[in-house]
Amino acid sequence: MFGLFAAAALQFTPQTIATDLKGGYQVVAVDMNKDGRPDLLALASGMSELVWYENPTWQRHVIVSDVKRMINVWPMDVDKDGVPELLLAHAFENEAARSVGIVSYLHFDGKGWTIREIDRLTTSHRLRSANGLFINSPLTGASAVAPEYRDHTLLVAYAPPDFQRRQISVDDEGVVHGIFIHDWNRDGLDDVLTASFKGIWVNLAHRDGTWTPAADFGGRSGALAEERGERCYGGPPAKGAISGGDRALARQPGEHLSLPPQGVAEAGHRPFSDRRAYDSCG
Ligand SMILES: [Ca+2]
Ligand SMILES: [Ca+2]
Repeated sequence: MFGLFAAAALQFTPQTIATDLKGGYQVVAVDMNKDGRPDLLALASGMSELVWYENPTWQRHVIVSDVKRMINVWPMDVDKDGVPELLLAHAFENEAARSVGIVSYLHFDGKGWTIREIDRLTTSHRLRSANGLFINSPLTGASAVAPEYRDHTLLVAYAPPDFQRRQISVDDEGVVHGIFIHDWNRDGLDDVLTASFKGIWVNLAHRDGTWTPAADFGGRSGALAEERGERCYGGPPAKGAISGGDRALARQPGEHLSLPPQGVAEAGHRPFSDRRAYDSCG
């Protein structure tokens, strides 16, 4: 009852922060100026500027101004000075043959931002961080062609300070559209889950910096879900669902490329079937 009352009393007031973004693709809430207030990092693929908006006035700040076809950015405070460093994927195209896939590291030196290219990996697409590493999940393999995009798709990491590319997995196939960081096996390390044409995979992190793909959890997971009769929305068993003990993930039947963070169900929470599918774009 308390929850219902609190929800009824809560009111939201819309505020316009920006009206000039072209091809808006991703927004990340992160404190960019270590004042304790979360700011908004905004990426728009149709613009050559990467910007952030300062809470609470939403003053606009330009980080870099000459990048093309940006697709993802991710903050991580590598040097622990309170201001996040950023990894940026740009020169992106859906077609591997046309996608340069530049990955750049952005650092604020107290006065301005510097940008340094650290990798070129075709269709670099989803950037995140896990265990102090930046994670890059390209959209497809280098030789993938529509509509089936047949090829193995890399999942890689970059460790400071040299940011040399490290391979996590090359087991995924087709388009990889969703990535989610979660400590799947509760060992205190961030694991990397991906959603692709092949299903939903868990890549387990180890303390020595190596990774194990999803084999421990049944490998390709669709069959596993169908065996257990797990359902989303009361429909047929979810394709691309994965279960591990008291937790489960699924993507909605009839849709592909969806990965539901909410679907990481803890025992005793709402029934699995109540959880809504979620496409982790952005
Ligand atoms: Ca702030
Ligand atoms: Ca920093």
